[in-house]
Amino acid sequence: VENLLSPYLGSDFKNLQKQIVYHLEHTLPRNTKTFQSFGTYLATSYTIRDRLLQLSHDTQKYYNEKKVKQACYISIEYLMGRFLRNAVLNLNLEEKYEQALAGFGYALEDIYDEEQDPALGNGGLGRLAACFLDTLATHNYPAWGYGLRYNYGLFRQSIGSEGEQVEKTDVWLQFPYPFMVENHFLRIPIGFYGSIETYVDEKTKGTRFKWHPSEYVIAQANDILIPGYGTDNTNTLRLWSCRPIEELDFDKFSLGDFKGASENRLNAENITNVLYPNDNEVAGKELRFKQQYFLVAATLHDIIRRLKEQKRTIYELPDFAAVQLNDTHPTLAIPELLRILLDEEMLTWEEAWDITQRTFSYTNHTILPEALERWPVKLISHLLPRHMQLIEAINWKFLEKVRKIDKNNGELTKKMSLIENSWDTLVRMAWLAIVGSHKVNGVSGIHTNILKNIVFQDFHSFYPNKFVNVTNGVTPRRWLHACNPKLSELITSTLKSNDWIYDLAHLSKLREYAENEDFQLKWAAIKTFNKRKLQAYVKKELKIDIGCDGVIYDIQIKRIHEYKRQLMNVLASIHFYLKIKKMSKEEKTKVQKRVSFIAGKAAPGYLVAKKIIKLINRVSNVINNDPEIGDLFKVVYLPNYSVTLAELLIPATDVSEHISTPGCEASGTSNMKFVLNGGLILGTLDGANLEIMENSGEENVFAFGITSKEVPQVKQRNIEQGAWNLMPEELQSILGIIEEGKFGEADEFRGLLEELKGVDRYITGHDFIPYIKELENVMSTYQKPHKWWKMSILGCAGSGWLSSDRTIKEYAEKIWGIKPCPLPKIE
Ligand code: 26V
Repeated sequence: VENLLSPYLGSDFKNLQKQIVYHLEHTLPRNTKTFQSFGTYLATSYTIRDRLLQLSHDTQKYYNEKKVKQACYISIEYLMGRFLRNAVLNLNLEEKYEQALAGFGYALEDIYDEEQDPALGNGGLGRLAACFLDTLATHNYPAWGYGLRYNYGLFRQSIGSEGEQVEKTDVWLQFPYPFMVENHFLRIPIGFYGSIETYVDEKTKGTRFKWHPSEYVIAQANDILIPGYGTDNTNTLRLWSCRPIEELDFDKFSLGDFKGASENRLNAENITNVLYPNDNEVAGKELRFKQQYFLVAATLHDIIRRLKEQKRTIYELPDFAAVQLNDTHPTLAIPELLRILLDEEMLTWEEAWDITQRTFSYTNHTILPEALERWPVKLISHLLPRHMQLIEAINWKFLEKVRKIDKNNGELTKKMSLIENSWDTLVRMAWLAIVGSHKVNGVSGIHTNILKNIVFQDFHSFYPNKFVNVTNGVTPRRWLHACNPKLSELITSTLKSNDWIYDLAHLSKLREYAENEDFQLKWAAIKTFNKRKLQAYVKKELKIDIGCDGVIYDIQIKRIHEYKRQLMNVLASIHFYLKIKKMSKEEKTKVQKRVSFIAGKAAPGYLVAKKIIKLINRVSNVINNDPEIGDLFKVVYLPNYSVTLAELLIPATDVSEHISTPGCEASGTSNMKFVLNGGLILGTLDGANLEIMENSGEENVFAFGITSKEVPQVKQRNIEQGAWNLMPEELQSILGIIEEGKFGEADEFRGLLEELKGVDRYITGHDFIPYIKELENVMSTYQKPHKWWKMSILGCAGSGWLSSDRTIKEYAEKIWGIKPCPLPKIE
């Protein structure tokens, strides 16, 4: 870095100071007299941006010279988290920046806190994309991320006086975001609506089609540069924002129609205005569909433009780029590429289809039926007539082959058709993504098996080599090295090397320290240090006093969803609350103290999830203010869960809960982050929990409940006999207490409880007792520190495999066919 950047950007701390002052005075503009924290943060960030711009320029130049194949990750969400600390650490400039800022009277740590957390995603899927970008850069893979630059990210959550979720717009671009560079030279027209022209090709005498959109908008590139850890390679995340073709209709303006004059601009800006806050449920809105097309049309245009810049032909596209579809949201890329190849590049169908299939691959992230996208044919035909025609052609050709093996008079053909006739005629986006890709992957072992054997069973039989598993992973840079500096230091000093930061398998060497008393003490002391930080945060933000020493911090943080069973968690809290209340003074002295933390947002339209939040807050209010309970037990709901909050919570956790109904959680990724930070897992036999058990040892995970294979029987029994009749008495009486109005009006939670008493789709009643027993096991184990810390250390030692570096290596080898391309070191 040093040589590459000199003479402009020396990284001596005096140089850094000059650069910061330069930006303060020329970019902001401010001066050294009007320094404040926010300005300092901006100026500091601009100095980082300068470096990254230069590095990214060199990176692209090198990739282009080498003509290496690259991965293009298309995702409608990226949950990046704050940028500055990550960049400073990756560039190995922390000490220098600390020194530079100290000279101005600022602590770097406080400056980090000035940054907004760009929340351009909902949850697991978006955060996974962000971990992948970090790994791709760190391991020198030629790769691009493509996404949308929403004006407003995921809503900010607060809790109202009744305990309810309150949503506020996330205005994250009020001030410039210094890490995002508007690329003014890259503006791409994107069409919508219109008609299809049919004509005869003079040369081949074949029929050709041409789409004439009736409306256009402009896709404008905004680049976020992604530094790798300890490397010069710097990749790009390109986020598109939507601009109007014409800013202002001057004729309308002149006639005094001021509203009408801006209509065009507002309509266009709408497309990338807001991130849809749903996760795991389809909203079916036209604007959402427009977002999806806008993303893929701009992205493919850009990829093909870059291919041609290398003077290569369209036939080389599959050797130039491997395009990964992050869930079905970017599936329109398939008909869009086909359209370009057929209508603009004039290829034959066979050529075009071959290139398309070789270019794309698709990752599935959920099997919940309500999250599988299906779009009305009517909507697609209106918005994208040519694409609808192509989807029909793909389907026709595909079903021709299916019919040949369909022995059951059309049953299979109907099931596999990309177009479904139910309440409406709908395009099944997952089917389209499978047919148009050469590889389809699930995100954990169990999830991929469910895809192969249940959800996409027919497709798996039809394409036996298409389905592969790539278990998720997380970046150890953000999720250990940056968020838990003390643990990072301990690991580095113990292993006498920091190689683990980019090769996490080295953590296995910690195994030999698992029972070492001295090491255990150091390990535990770091946990306490991190817990104190959280304790202070809870005091400051929520005015709640919680203990720390000898208190278990038990955490469940994730989107609020019925299948994730936060409801079961809060019902168990009521159970323990009632239990403590019945205890004698003597018995109370033996209680293991615990704080149960819950955080997570509910989709604004998901009323059941919002009710769960309300119940948690009501329960928390009663328990925390009951003098008979005191500091024995607390329930804390932390509002506005975010990547930044996760960075505080995860290092401070003793035990985290991953208690989804088996078969429902595709993978889960926070489970991996906790293990990495020495937290233990209380979980069901679901998603990546299973693989964590395999790698860290079953005996180091608090697992309970049945396997996913057993779930259908339990559900069936619920339906036949009624869940209430099968529910343990213990839980029945808890429901009774809620109904009596102990936690608010009696009617308030009726709907929630009716579901539990009726069908209980997520088998809470069935799992309640095993869950509570396992929680008790957690608490009694905590009273045996030697055993607890041994489990904690072994968990971490076995987590090498959970790195997104391992995940990306698998994608690169099994799916993309790309190789690392490190920039040469300049001597
Ligand atoms: C689906 C939908 C449906 C349409 C509306 C918006 C929307 C947004 C996202 C999704 C995809 C599923 C949501 C998701 O984040 N899945 C999670 O992916 C993680 C990464 O693979 C995985 O660890 C979680 O288990 C899975 O729930």
